[in-house]
This record gives sequence, C-alpha cells and structure tokens, in this order.
Amino acid sequence: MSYSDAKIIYADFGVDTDKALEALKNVSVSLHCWQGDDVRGFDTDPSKPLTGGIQTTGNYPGRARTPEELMADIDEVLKLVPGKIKMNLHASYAIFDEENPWVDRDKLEPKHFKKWVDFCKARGLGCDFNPTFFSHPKCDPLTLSSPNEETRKFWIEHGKASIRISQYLAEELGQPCVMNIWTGDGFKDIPADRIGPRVRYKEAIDEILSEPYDFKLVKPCIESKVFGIGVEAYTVGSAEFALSYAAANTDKCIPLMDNGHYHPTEVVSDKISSLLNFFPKIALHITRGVRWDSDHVVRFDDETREIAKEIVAGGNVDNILIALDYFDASINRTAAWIMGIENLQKALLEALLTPHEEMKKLQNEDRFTELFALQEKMKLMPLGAVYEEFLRSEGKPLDYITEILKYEKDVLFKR
Ligand code: RNT
Ligand code: ZN
Repeated sequence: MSYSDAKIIYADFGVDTDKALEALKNVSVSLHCWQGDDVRGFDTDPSKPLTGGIQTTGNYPGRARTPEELMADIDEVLKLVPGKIKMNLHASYAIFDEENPWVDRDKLEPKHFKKWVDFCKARGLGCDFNPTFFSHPKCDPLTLSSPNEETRKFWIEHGKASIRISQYLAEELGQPCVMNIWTGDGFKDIPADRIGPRVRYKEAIDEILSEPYDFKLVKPCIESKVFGIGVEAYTVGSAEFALSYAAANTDKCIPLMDNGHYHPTEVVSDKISSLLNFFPKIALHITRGVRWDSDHVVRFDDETREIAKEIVAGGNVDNILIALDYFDASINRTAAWIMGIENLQKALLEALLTPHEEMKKLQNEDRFTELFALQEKMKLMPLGAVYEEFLRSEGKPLDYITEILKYEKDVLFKR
C-alpha cells in the first residue's frame, strides 16, 4: 500500500499521519553500546565470564573487540535507522591508550571518554552513562551493599567518578545525561539479614549523589530488579527499594523502570501513569523478558506497544527518557540493534496513529463494547506503509537486512 492511501485510511479515523511522522522524528531513543560486544567493555579481561547477575548467551561471530570496531558497528546502525538516537555508554567502555593508560574504575576520569565525546559530537548525538558495578574482580560478589568497607569504598568512588563523567558528557554534548545505577547485588538463597545490605546500599547511593552535579544536566536513576542469575532469592535493589529511594530524593534523582525486571505478570505499561503522578520525569529501559532472562531483543509485541501507548497517549514524550537495554549474542549483533530500535519506533508510531481522544471518550461514557471494537480495528490499520514513509523521509533503506548481510560478510565475519 502507498503512503497516500494509508494517509486517507487513517484520516477516516481523524488521525493525521504527517503529524504523527513529525512527532516520531523528535522522540529520542538511547542506544545501548553494550549490544555490540556482549557487555564485555574494554577495561577487563575479555576471556573472563560476565558476572553480577547478567549473562549473554550465544557465540555468533563478529563481536566488536575494540573501540574502533564498536564505533564502526554503531555507525552501520546509524546509517540504517531513522529517528533521533542518543548514545548510552557503560563505564567499562572507557578508552585507554598510550597517553591515557588503563586505570581501575574508581579512578576513571572524563578524559577516558573523550573519544566517545568526539564520536558523539561528529554525529550530533547526546550521551547517557552507567557506572559498571559488575564483571570486575572487586565484586566480592556484592558491590555497593558489601559488608566489606574497602569493597564498598571502591564502588562508591566509581559512582562518584561516574557522576563527574556524566556531567562532562552533558556539558560537552549539550544534552542531559541519564546516569543509571544498577547493581546485581543479591543472594542465591534465603539471606539471614535482609535489611543490612539495603541500609548499606542506601548509604552508598547517598554518598555517590553527594558528589556535586547539576540536576538539570545529570539525571541519576536507580534501577531495580526482581532477581538475576545466581541471585534468585534476594535482590538488594528491589522495586520497592529503588522507587522509594527516588521518591525520597526527588531533588537528586529520577526513577527508572526496566520492563524485564518485574514479576512476569506485572507490566511496566501499567506503572508509567502511576509514577507520572509523582515524578515530573521518569526513565525507561525497554527490553523483553523471556522466562528468567530480562534482556531479549525488543520485538513489536503487545507490551512494547502498550508502553509506547502510555508514552504517547498522555502527551508525555518529553517526560519519559527512553533507553533500549538488551543483549543477544546468538544473532547478528548489528541487526539486533536495528531490530530493537525499529520495533520500538513502530510501536511509538502506532501509538501516534491511534485516536486516543475518541477512545478516551468511549471509556468515559462507559461505551466499552465500542472501545473494544475500535481497539481491535486499529490493529489492522496500514501501519507498515506509514513506517516505510518514515524510513523514506529520513533517507533510509526500506530493507536493512541486505545491507547488514553485506556488512557481516565484509566486516564482521573477518574479525
Ligand atoms: C541488567 C540491567 C542493566 C543492564 C545494563 C548493562 O539486568 O537491566 O540495566 O542491562 O546496565
Ligand atoms: Zn536495564
């Protein structure tokens, strides 16, 4: 179907497709650098396994092993995807060279991210940041909640260094930097002491956030999790912990929800509107939970669509800071990035093409039969034709897979 035909069909429902496409162009999506190298980073021995409650599975060839390779892969993604992209870095992606040799995470400085700043500047991108509290010899295995003073101190210093780096990224790139604190701290089996680790975690975050920063530029968040690999029984940074911390510190941080981090029948789409009553801004990690794994590649599935609806319908695009978060080593990693971005964009576009006002009216007038019928009808609307117009208008190919297979043959498979 052509775009002009789709435009007419949507107009019948009072929906303006041109306006929707304009709006979609301005929705910023933060691209997680860690999909490109299976969350390895550049600051630890790549032969050691990932630790700290996350794991990548699969050994598809072509993993980026150096900053240059990772940047080349991100460029390939940027070449193929439409829309407004922001970078999202982990501290473990610091770039060391002769001039700036390796330092441990507690000693990281803005200069270790200068090459990323140059990369972002050249492409007009903002950048988010994450201290890395996993896959490191100083995980004992706990980090910020460890009973060991020295361990805790090391990780607090890492958190403070990350605040300084986030401030630097925001100042250099002229866009706010979301700085997300996530630790996999927890226990495999029933703990004797549940409160001790949480008290220590809270105090450690207090210390990290005592490092000076401009809250307009740096947006610290605490990300919760229900459980992780090896920490099945107890997670220090539970949902209640993280949300309460944000609620008690609205002058210092914002809440972040990762939709892979709740009990399987809980949905983030239903939590967004509750949080927006109490927080002017919230952050999201968009991912896909599958059984025990919280990080599968984002699909155009019901929950992604429902989250997108919540972002768009309430007019909250500017108040919700969207980042992708998944890692899959079993398929082409560059394609995985593109598929996740495009699936999220399709969900956002679908939400922008929905007659929310009319539906709201049906709800408020108790006309639930008509609402049900309209909701189902909208599912078969020609969304694909409008998304293709988005690709065209942004000068992107309609078919990324041919280009990706070529890049795989010429670049990835030669690594
Ligand atoms: C892990 C969390 C966290 C990480 C990244 C790498 O379950 O979702 O956000 O995925 O920090
Ligand atoms: Zn996450």
